Amino acid sequence: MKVLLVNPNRTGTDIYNIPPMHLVCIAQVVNKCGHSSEIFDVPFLRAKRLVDLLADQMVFEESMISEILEKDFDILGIGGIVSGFSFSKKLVTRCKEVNPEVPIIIGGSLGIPNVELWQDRTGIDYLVEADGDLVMEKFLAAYPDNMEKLFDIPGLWCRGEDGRFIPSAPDLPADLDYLDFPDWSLLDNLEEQLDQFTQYINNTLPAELKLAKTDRFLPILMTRGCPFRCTFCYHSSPTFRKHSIDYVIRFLKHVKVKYGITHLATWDDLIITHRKWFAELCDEIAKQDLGLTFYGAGGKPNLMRKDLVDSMKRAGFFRFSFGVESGSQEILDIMKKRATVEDNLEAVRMTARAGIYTMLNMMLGMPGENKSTLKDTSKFLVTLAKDGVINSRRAYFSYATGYPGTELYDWIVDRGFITDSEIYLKNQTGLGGYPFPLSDVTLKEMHRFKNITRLKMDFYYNRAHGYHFKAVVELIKDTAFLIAGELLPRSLRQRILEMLRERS
Ligand code: B12
Repeated sequence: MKVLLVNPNRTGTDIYNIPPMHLVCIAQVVNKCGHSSEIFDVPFLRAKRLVDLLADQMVFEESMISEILEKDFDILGIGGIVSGFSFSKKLVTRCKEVNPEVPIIIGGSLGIPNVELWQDRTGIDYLVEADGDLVMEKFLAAYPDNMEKLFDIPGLWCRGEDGRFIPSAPDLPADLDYLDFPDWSLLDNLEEQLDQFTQYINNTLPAELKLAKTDRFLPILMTRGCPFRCTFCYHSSPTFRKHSIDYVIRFLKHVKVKYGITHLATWDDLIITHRKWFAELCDEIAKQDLGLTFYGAGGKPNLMRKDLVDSMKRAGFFRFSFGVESGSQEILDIMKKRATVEDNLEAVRMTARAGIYTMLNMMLGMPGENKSTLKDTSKFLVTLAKDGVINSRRAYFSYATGYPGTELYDWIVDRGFITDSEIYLKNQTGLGGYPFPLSDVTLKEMHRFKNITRLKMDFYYNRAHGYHFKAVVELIKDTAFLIAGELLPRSLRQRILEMLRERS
């Protein structure tokens, strides 16, 4: 049998792409079971065909769907992020029209959190919860000869006689070493994928840390899942699980030799969950002197300790980001972050002072946000700027958004804001909208807060580093820009920006 695996187009205008690790994992299981697989990566093609896309996004999506449906396949698998729903729905609807016999199976955070939409508005056949690697192997053993056995596969949600999906609790092996090393050679465009990924990473780094053309970056998972339940977050894997240290070391050696990899991005939900294991792993990486460096994401600051930070630095972590979210204890509690403002401050200082480029993800506009909680957030960031550890480039602000599968999403639904979840999803790009008044603060006020806080951060950061003159000049320049931005009409602002761009 041939299994076609599609990474769907995401809503929004961002055009970056990340090598589709989720589909590589599934493709290699398919091949291991003696079948054949093909990965069709729409975000990759979108990033590549930027020019066409600017011309017309709808036309691009239509052409992708036609290309996909022209292929020969016996099973269609789709997996990705929740913002891929809209494209995926169009694809599965067309696929069922053309070839109703082909079973369609959906995995990742695109699947289970949207179960009702899939169930009531599409003809898809199966949903997969958690480790798709395990489910796919069992699925291929039973399909199509022993269809009744499909109902017994942990993590495979099948439709019952009434057409409703029947939940099936997944197997969650605590030891992840059951997984084979991801076989990246299954991507026939691997070189271009690696280039796109390096570009994406470079966009998030300051000039002094930017990667060279010869550097080769890959994403890696050393763990899966997260034990915390923050109200805005969803995890495909509901428990924290990890690989053995020996497995990770062997894998690092393998990617270095096989693909010439020089850097890895740790994409784990919360890699520092098990501190002792992670510190030992970092020490072993340092001991092996592999010459690799690491770009880490998604840390929970209050889990950090000085010895762990030192181990990470020795292992080669050059960048690490934290989900700080807010400088207000009230908001941290509402989010169920299980963290204190003081611990967060300390962890960020410690990590930045160890020489690791530290990024903070901040989220504005959670339910409960008001002028006073925003003031606390400003104080938090300005304190770090005064310490000389964080400037405005290192704080990434986003606005609270409820994604299906989260407590925040249910909160929004309960308030009656979402009348049609499909339309809601279509409009969630993850890029800065704030469609509902989740808090007392308006989007405009938050935007202004963000700009003023950035300005203050840079002023104090420059001063902390002894650049008194620069601090004042930049403050005057940035304030003038801000005021001009507020006073001038949008079209004129745009024109001035274009002129400045042309000149430079
Ligand atoms: C890389 C990544 C991205 C990439 C894209 C990833 C993609 N797949 O398309 C980029 C950088 C673009 C991205 C963007 C965003 N992301 Co993101 N991202 C991740 C991250 C860090 C890793 C994903 C990954 O590769 N995991 C590794 C693979 C192996 O695991 P997996 O995807 O779960 O796949 C397994 C199973 O789910 C299943 N499976 C998956 N697909 C399929 C398909 C089939 C057929 C089968 C059988 C099984 C199967 O089997 C796989 C192997 O076991 C996750 C966090 C995480 N650690 O998972 C967040 C995560 C997926 N992102 C998230 C969010 C919120 C976002 C943003 C919306 C953030 C924002 N506000 O801007 C944006 C979206 C922007 C947009 N325009 O759409 C959420 C998802 C929320 C949700 N309900 O979908 C996550 C879970 C983080 C979190 N905890 O909140 N993200």
